[in-house]
Amino acid sequence: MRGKRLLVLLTFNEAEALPKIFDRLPLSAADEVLAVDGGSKDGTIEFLRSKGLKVLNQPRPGRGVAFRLALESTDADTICYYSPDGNEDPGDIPKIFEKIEAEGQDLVVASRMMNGAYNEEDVHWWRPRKWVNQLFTLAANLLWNRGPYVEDTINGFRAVRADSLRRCACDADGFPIEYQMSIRMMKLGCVIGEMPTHEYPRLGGRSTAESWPTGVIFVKTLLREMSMGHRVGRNGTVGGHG
Ligand SMILES: Nc1nc2c(ncn2[C@@H]2O[C@H](COP(=O)(O)OP(=O)(O)O)[C@@H](O)[C@H]2O)c(=O)[nH]1
Ligand SMILES: [Mg+2]
Repeated sequence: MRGKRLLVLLTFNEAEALPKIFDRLPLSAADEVLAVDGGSKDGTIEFLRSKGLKVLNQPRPGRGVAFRLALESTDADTICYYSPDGNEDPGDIPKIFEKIEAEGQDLVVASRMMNGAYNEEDVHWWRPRKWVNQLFTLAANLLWNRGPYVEDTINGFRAVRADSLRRCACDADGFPIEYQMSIRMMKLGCVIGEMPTHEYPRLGGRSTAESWPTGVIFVKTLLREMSMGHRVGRNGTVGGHG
């Protein structure tokens, strides 16, 4: 018997992209579907409610805040985090649930970097965003990973066991939440898997992850995790490989 599945849709002013992808979301692949919204003012919340979805309003913006709110509000066994802006292939939602349940990892990332995957920049020879992502990923693997190399530690499209995520005690508020989660899973000796995914262009609206500010908070996140060594929090659990 499989456990309870929660699908979380993460939105912040997605009124343009969301209606273009909504009908392609395989909502029935999950037992519970929740939208977590970062404070949209463009009709996103109204659209989601008109489709019968439960929407949780964040107390303040930030993807990290959204990840935690979903985790705190559910009793599901596995959670899939999905961003309905067009970047992520909705067809992979059932696949990622099936994989984590069948193979028993703590975390499965829909990877834009591994063999068989496709990254938005792969059509160009100049791939700054991909290369910077790969550098952060290299650092995490070198410092903490004792399992097989994880190729994409940053992508937001991922399925996770709720219990394992609670043990990570992630406290990043913004875009580095997934990177911090991957690092802390590594620190705890959790099993991380990946499946190849195809990254598509946004279907409208704008990304709020501007390169420079986002890069700076990623560096700060990395340095802070380094300063904690194998701990997952200042007073937190010591990882299995200390
Ligand atoms: N719930 C929630 N979602 C957010 C927040 N900020 C961004 N998102 C969503 O996260 C997804 C990715 O954000 P985006 O700006 O496209 O970043 P990018 O994909 O890295 O360029 C989109 O679906 C956004 O609507 C937030 O503060 N709260
Ligand atoms: Mg996006």
